[in-house]
Amino acid sequence: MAASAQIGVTGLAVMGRNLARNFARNGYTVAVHNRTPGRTTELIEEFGHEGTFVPAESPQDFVAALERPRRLLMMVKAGQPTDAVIEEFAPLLESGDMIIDGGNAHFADTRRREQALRRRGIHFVGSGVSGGEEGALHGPSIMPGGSAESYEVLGPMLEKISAHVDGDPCCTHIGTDGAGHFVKMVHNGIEYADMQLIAEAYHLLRAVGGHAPVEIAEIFKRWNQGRLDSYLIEITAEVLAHTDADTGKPFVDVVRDAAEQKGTGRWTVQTALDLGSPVTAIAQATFARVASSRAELREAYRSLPGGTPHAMSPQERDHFTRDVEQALYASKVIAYDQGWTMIRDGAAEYGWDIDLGAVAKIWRGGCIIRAAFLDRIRAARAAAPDLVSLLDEEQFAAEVADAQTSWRTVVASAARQGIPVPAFSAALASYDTLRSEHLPAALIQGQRDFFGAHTYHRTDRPGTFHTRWAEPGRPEVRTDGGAA
Ligand code: NBP
Repeated sequence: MAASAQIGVTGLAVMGRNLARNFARNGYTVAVHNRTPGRTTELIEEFGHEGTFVPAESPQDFVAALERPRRLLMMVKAGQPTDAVIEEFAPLLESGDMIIDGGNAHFADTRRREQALRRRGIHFVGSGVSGGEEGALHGPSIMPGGSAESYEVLGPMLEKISAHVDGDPCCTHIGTDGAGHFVKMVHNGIEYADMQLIAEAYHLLRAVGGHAPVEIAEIFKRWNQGRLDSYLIEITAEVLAHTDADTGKPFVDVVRDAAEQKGTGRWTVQTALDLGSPVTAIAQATFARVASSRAELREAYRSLPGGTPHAMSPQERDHFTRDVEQALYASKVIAYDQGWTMIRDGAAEYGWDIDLGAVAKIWRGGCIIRAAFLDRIRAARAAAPDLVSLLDEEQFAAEVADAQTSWRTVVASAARQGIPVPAFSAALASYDTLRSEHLPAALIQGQRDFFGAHTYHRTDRPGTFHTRWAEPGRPEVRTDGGAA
């Protein structure tokens, strides 16, 4: 077989098939392969006319069809299948060739695989791909890791098939080894937080504001014209306006209220704990999904006493709707900021040089959290590359300051009326933690020193100290060898 394909895609389920079509539609010759050959045949039969495909049944034929340096994109189930496919293809490749993993791999696995393949002379590019099957076909947001050298050869192709916003591709080299999959993981964590915040806003408008789902759909449509303009708000309005054909009830009333997950939110929270990154809104969003799914527990405690309902006047409802918009926006600023802080922490830990502004830029299109808001984050980070938090930027800071009363009113109303708003509450608590001059952590240090002699630092002089709590007079000693 003559080597004519600029890229090869193995794994032709929804994502791989659509990415292969996207490459072909953009003028590339694409070799296609799948473990079960039926999927390859189907692709050629249904979509062969869209471009130039080279179907291959065997791994050997597939590899032989690729121009050198070979670019082999795998879109298979993450985990063990990824290792199996690497082991199948790596022996067939030569030095300088590339394996690109576009699946949802854990970044630690990507780091391990990259290291192992580098020793064999093969570039391994763990690449986050966001946007689902539609994104894969029409232009996803792509987050490639791996070596800078591999990006030189591969980058232009990935940029071409990615989504574009204002003429810019939603694809950039994120950093070496697992950086791409790390950033994709955090993207998904932010996605969890954003979805939970939107869901809590809906819950508040319904349970406290007394609006029907179809009215809330209109409110979200209106919000989508303003600063909350985003794909997630747009689809929320669509879902809320949908009526179940069987029962005539609102669709949201016939769906079981047990949220599922594929695990990337959980990875974000687990990794954040290892890094010491307080991604509290993301964590609450992840736990909220888990808690919603514990049907037996929820059933058992349904009759516990709760808050006090309050029927709102039409005027109060309008006011409350405006408050919820403010609270949602301010919480969103905090949740996104937590994601960026985690990326910075990850970069420091793993030695990645990640351009935080470029991350905002490539999330403006193609991916699930695409939003006008991200263009503002991009602009803020472009103007001040060392920006630590969005709260350091004048306009974001002013907006969050303006939201104060509403934000607190909404969280307080929810608590009074017994409506759980874990992500709103976590975001507000995170904000208050940042701005508090004094936190009760001093007391915790005292407790730790009392039961475990864990020592503490004083506010008035340097050194490490321990109080001998059991001795009369509780004398304090300096434990770091310095003068007491
Ligand atoms: P799936 O995650 O459902 O994987 C199915 C593919 O993996 C098929 O091509 C299957 O081949 C292949 N495969 C498996 Br399973 N085990 C294999 C093995 N041992 N050797 C070779 N091939 C094997 O497909 P998907 O939903 O298209 O997702 C592909 C990747 O993209 C996943 O990592 C996913 O997490 C990620 N992703 C998905 C989305 C999305 O919206 N679905 C978005 C972003 C990223 P077969 O046909 O022979 O069974």
